[in-house]
Amino acid sequence: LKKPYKPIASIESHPNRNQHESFIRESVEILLKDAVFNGLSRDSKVLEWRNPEELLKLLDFEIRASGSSHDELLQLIRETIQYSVKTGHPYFVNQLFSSVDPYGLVGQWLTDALNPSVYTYEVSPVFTLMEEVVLKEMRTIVGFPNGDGDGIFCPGGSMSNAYAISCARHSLMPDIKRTGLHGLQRLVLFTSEDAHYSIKKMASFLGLGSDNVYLIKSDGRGKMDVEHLTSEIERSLRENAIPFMVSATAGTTVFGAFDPIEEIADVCERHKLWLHVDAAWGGGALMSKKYKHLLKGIHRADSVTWNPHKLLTAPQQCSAYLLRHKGVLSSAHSTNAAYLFQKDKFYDTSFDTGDKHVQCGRRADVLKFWFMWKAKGTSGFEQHIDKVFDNAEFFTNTIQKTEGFSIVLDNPECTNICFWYIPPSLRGHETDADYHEKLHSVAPKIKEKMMKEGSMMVTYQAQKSLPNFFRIVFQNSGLNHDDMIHLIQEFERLGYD
Ligand code: ABU
Repeated sequence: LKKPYKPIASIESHPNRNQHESFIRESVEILLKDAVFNGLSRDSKVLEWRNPEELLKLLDFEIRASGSSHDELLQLIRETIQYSVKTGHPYFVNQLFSSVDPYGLVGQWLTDALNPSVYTYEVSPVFTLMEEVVLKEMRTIVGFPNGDGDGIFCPGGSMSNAYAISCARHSLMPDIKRTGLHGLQRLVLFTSEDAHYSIKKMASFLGLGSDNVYLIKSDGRGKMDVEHLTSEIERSLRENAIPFMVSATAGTTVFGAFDPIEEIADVCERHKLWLHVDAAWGGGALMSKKYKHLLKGIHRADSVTWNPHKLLTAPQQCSAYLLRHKGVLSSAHSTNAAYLFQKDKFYDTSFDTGDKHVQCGRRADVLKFWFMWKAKGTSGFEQHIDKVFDNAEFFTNTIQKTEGFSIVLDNPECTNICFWYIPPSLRGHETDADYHEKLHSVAPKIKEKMMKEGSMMVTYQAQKSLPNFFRIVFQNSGLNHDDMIHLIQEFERLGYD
């Protein structure tokens, strides 16, 4: 089709349905070849870097009054793939998500082919039941009695954490739903200084104010200091504020540290505080008999955030908010919209789950995860977790023995490993006055080189008084020890000066 094509919205209503069919088949061929198979091969680049000005010229972003031909659209698909980061590439070890799981991918495509919205049983019968089954299984793995409770798949871990704050507050002060926060005593919640920034962000979003998130010191391993937690709770009481929630972290974003949940649960019990565990990152370790001890005590939580799109490699996004309590989600958020949640429907309307969340329409993020789980079984996830932890341990041990690498925290608990690469010219100069300043500039330079060459992607950050260091993250169980060696050698190559 060379001449501009006049599209009609629906495939079936188009007079020439075959054109749509062949377009979809050709598109899928390109997706499979360029984005999935060639794109993820170790021989290909992780990305083809272009700065914004170049990319604006290279890709035809402009929207016009008339439509494009199928050939033009196919070319746009190719170019979109060409200039996008291949986050499923084995050497994309930059973020807390990576990898393309074949079953997850098909599940994601199936979701999009069916285009459901999970709010009423009449619109999403399969997904409503699927969600109930998967959430119950997740609650069982967390250790809630009989897997009972409630939950919801959310658009990301930040939203799951927002639900936690909302449910904790509602449990204590249900009238806020109606009256708002006006004239009330100040509410305070507690999380560690290494917790994910969404806790502060969502406290602001929900009207609590970020000043009322008291940051608890973490110890030398990045874990919440429970003595400081106790003293900060007491401080809030002296200030005549109302402490209501602690958010512990199971797998901090940078260091991968696991807070001592049992001890924090004791404090929460003593002070009658809602215990939330943000296990967005580390939750996947619950699937492994060998590593679930990292989250010891999680069964005592009131609620848990767990993102299968992170350690378990479900496609973006897949985040579960799990509660041990029934009814809180609905009581906190329902508004009984009469046009959608009619109570006189011909079926059991307790399956119309949509009023318990704050969105209206909601993607069926459960399907890809359920499909992966069906394909692998729980034992498949366990093998996956054991492999990525093994890779992380191998990487850690190897850099500890390799000249030029310096680990930030010994014995990382999760599969994110933080380290400095010290180029030859800086070695032996650790006591120089400008050593920290020079070391601080190393990671951004190496990052620039790796991005421009497209050979790998590893993120870096400064934290507290520490100069910039790399954080490499492993959650792709397609990687092996040879890949670990390759990544280490890449640092040596790029960092050589
Ligand atoms: N919760 C998003 C984490 C982003 C990252 O550091 O990979």
